[in-house]
Amino acid sequence: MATKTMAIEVPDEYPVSGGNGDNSTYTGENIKILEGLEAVRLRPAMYIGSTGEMGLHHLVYEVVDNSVDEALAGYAKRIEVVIHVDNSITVVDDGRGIPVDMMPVGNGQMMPAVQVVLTKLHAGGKFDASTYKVSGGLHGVGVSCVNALSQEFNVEIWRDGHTWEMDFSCGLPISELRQAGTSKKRGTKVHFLPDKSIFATTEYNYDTLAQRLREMAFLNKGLEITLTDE
Ligand code: 0RA
Repeated sequence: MATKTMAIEVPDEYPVSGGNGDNSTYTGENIKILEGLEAVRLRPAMYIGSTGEMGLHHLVYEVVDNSVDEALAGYAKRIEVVIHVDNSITVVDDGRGIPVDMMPVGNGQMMPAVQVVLTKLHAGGKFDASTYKVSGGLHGVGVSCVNALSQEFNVEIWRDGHTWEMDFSCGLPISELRQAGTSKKRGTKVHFLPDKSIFATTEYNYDTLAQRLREMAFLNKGLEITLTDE
């Protein structure tokens, strides 16, 4: 019988903020997060429908859904979407900003809430559907799937007078959450570059995005969504 060996793209160590750098601080939470990201990268279509043009555009709708939820909660008024020349995407909203406070993830370990939101599949607990309104239609699979399927994913948060930044690759943190100066703004910016090793095409179509974003704006009166193609 032929045997197939598969490379599983999970690092030996999952970097945990506040961890001691060795392997002794894995928690149930860390392992669940790693398994979740791995599942998404192994079977992307199960989470976003396809790895073709549809799935590629679905990534944008997932991120925008999070900002629309923030509008439904009564905070965000504007969402800006930009298609960059390298076919990376930026989504900016003027909501409360993803929380940056440290939260316990078991075994006495702490992780910034934003890291949990962006890496945990179906983020549960205080971020689940019971406390967070859905923007209409099927509930999205979440921004953690977009993160898992992006070769670059950067978040910038403006909250409580500060700017915060954190970087990911294939869903894994490649930086700590860092304070990057002061800001009077409020909101969240997500920038991502879809993983070229996963998608059949990584070229965004302005009209496809425009049509869907127009529908989202129509369904949410009082919300302004702009789309810019660089
Ligand atoms: C979890 C809790 C809160 C806000 C958000 C998530 C949030 C997520 C996204 C994603 C894109 N834009 C977003 N804006 C907010 C509530 C925070 C609070 O209670 O202040």
